[in-house]
Amino acid sequence: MTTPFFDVDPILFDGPDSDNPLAFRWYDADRTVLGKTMAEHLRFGVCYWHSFAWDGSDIFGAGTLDRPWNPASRTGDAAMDPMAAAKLKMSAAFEFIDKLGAPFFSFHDIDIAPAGGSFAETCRFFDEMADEAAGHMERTGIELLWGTTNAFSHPRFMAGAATNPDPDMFAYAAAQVAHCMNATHRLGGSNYVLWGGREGYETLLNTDMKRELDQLGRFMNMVVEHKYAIGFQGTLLIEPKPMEPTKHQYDYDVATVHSFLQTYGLADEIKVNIEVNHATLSGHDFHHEVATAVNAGIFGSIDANAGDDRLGWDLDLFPKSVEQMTLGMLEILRGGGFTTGGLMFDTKLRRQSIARDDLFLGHIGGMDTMARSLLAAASIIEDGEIDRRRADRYAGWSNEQRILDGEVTLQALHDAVLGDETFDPQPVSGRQEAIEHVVARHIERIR
Ligand code: XLS
Ligand code: NI
Ligand code: NI
Repeated sequence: MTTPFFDVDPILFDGPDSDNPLAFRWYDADRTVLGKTMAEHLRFGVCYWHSFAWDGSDIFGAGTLDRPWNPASRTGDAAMDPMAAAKLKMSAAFEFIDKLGAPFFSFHDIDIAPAGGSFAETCRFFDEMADEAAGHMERTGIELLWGTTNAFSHPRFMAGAATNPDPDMFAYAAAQVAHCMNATHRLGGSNYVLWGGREGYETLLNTDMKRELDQLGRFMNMVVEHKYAIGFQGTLLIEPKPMEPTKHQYDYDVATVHSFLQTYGLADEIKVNIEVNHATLSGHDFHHEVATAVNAGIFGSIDANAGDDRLGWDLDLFPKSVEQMTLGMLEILRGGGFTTGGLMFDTKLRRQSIARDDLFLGHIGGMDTMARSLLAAASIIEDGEIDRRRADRYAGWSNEQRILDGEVTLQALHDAVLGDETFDPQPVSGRQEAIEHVVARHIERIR
């Protein structure tokens, strides 16, 4: 065993009245809600990249965080052997996730192992670290929610990975994805995520959009073929994002991804990983994106974070708004909840949060927000008033199903309306404010 990195005891549930910042007030893993435990509903995961690989740097300044394994951070040790650093980072990561009590983690290939001098050497480092992860998983019981490939940070991918004008870059990305999928399979991952980091464009003047989308379509079909070739049982997920890093990203939002999947014959094979902050960047509410995915049959998993109303980029804040997340959890529950997916904290500390326990405080707050939102959403469903009101709005259709079944023409409706002089349908109130009050009451009253 290595020396602990965090001077924090395991985080326990202490109830809503607790003042202990290092305890859960709402997340009570074994509490039963709508027939499942909170842990089974929420399936929390901790991300490796922001929490352990990121050093706190931003575009204006250097790494501020206390990450001794990262040479670019405030406490970084440049002399440390890169594999020794990767192992130290991994032991700190598993210590953190274990003490937090989150059942899952997720990683990009480049988060867990250093780059080698060639692709072959990078793969050797990565495989050794994947084995190291297997040991930690065995020891702690923590599971892999998803693996993913970083095919966006290296300069070779500046013009895209699958959508790159150069087929050699496509091949490089394919090799990286195949290798990382194999490791995800070996580690029993529940999902494999593809976020199209640089799959987009800056200007159409140098971009053949149709060709690039065809390349992406072929790439995703290769990913599906590989899944079956290796026998991976998890779900493949695309993570929509409208912009950043490119001006226009091809996986703009859930509806755009659904149309892409249909165009390339992938709608039964790939689902979506919806990130809250990406939803808001695309001009949608988070719950809109969940409902769109549920309707299309492609709901998979969630990156649980939040943006800021006045800043138009992907801030990856820890979620704090119980109202926003209640509306999201309501759509998740209506859709039947998670199967292989879960709530991944694709969240990062603020650059000034440099105390070691800040990482706990961020995650505890996020988990409590989501747990409280689950309770409020479950309370709304159990009470039934909102669903009843919604059903009532459409009650008139129960006698008019033949219209939707295609038995009535446009001309027939015209003739029927023309022929009935008393026909004068009256509008009724949508009752939005009343329903919003119902939501507020549920949030106020849950315990
Ligand atoms: C970036 C994405 C990224 C994915 C994984 O905005 O959210 O973190 O979740 O590559
Ligand atoms: Ni993001
Ligand atoms: Ni994400």
